[in-house]
Amino acid sequence: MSLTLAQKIIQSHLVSGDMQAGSDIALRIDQTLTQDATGTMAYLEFEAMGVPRVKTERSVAYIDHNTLQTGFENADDHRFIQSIAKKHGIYFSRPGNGICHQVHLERFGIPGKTLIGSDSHTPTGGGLGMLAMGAGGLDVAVAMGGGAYHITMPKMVLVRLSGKLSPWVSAKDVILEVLRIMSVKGGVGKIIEYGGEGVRSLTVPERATITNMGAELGATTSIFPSDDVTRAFMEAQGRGGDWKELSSDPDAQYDEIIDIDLSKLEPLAACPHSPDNVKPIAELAGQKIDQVCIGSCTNSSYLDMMRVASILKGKTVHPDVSLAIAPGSKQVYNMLAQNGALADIIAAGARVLECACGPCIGMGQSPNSKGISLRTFNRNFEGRSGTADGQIYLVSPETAAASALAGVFTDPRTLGEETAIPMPNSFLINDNMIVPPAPMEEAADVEILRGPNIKPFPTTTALPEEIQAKALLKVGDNITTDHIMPAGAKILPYRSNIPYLSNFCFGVCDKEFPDRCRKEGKAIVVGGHNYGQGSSREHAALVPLYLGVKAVLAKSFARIHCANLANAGILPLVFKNEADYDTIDQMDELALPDIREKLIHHEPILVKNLTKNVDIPAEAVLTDRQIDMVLAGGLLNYTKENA
Ligand code: MIC
Ligand code: SF4
Repeated sequence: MSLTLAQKIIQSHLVSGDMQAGSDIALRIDQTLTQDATGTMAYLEFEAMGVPRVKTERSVAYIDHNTLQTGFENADDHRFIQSIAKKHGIYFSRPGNGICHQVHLERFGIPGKTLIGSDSHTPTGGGLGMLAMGAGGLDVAVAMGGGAYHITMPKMVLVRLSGKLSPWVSAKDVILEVLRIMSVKGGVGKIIEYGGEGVRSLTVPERATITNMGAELGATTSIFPSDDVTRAFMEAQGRGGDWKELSSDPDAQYDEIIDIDLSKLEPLAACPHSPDNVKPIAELAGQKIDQVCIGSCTNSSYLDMMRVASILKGKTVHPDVSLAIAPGSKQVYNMLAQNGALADIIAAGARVLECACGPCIGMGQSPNSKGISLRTFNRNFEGRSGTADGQIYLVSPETAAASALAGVFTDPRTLGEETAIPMPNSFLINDNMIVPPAPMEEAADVEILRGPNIKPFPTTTALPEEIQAKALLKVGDNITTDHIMPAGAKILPYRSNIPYLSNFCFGVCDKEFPDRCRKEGKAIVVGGHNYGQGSSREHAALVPLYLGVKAVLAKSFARIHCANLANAGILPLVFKNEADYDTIDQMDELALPDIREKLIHHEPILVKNLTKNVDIPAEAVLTDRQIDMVLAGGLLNYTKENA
């Protein structure tokens, strides 16, 4: 049978299940990555499993998110993660070495391997032909312990690229076009494969920009074939030996095909507050801007930075604009320093930041009130920048740099001839910021360094016979994990302190929600479509769990968040008839009688609205394994019960 590339990798890693779209499948995981904002929790979970050494081929712990150290908390977490890594066989990428996805692409990614990461942008590795997926921290902990990773077998989408990008149009514009076509929920339950002759014209970092932002489509992952372009990149990284050719079979079947002619694309922007709210830059041209930020795991490669440097060279950033630039990795930063491009960036007046996520996750550089900020990042959700009324536009590095100089939205095509930036034949390789784990015989002596900010994991209990609680919150479509559990410089240091975090739960939508939960002791949340889109942070499930949320009843869910709810033992339910959403008001009393029995016997579920006296048919979005998990009170309890 002919297979797509993703199906081939799935087949070679299949532990159980059959490859029919919609079935539960379990995959062997070759590599894992964590970052520090989700990592502390993931390693606490890994410790709780009692596995002495990781069983993966390669596991890497990165420090890249919580790098603003305004108190002891982040630094303590870094030391905790470093000591855990040393003890348990995990490579440790020190703060300053770069953003996890960029560094992983450069130094560790291998075509054809499976990778899961406790970060939703792990599909960046798809640019190299990996099957790379974002996951909750607990799923990553399980994979480090040698357990399989469970997903629903996705449908296959082919994005067939033809032609070649015109000057000044970039990979970012390709993925913005895909977002415009598919929307932020168009990729749910799907893997996006890129193919067609247009693929050959895209370098690996450009492909990685595209697969990175496939996360914003809600897709399980995105993937490019591994070809000569991939080989050249791997060789330039001194890792040619890890390369292998990979592609779909010529007659592979896809559930959906989207054709894009690269030569027809123009510079685009995703407008506030959604990555799929896409408009041509030409339509926005001339509007005044306040800030430009260049970097993030989407657009911080050597090529991106060189293009930016060549635009800035010999010019000055507009007096009314603040330009911040964070190169994606120490490799990129160092190369810019050596070839003089960094000097051009500095001379133009950019505020150069360390190689980390920085402003992308609200770690500094929040824009002014109502500030218009152009960012080369991947998410422009409301409030994420740290300024509640900030207006964030997602653009390419070329558009960002051109606009920073002009002080207004600027179509880079107005800049004249583009300077061609060649892909280097060899990158600067110096892995001195990657600390290998202790040898097996010394591991037992490694002491784990725990700061006082680490608080115990919330306890979970088995699902009761019946759930009865008020709908303490009703929200609309596309609620992000940034709404449920906001990030940013002020809150992120408390990622290992669920009780403290709980004060900010749903703060963007309704500041009173945590207090209502405390008063009532339990809650059901009612949501619209694509509930929980965005990040992989399991805190968006653990914090509601701590606040007493027993179930979420929505029109549909985003993949990773839905899995995180089940992992936490919270019941994710969807309306059988979407119109029933309108019959529930916030504060209605809801009941799920005999819910245990109904789940065990796969019987139809009724949500009784006791206030309105109506019955609402619902369905649990759970696989059989997840049903057992929810019955047990979450994945940790389930794993203990099955140990
Ligand atoms: C994000 O971009 O939202 C994050 C911060 O990288 C998250 C992870 C987190 O919340 O720590 C993600 O994308 O998964
Ligand atoms: Fe970091 Fe932003 Fe990428 Fe998330 S999206 S990993 S915060 S750079």
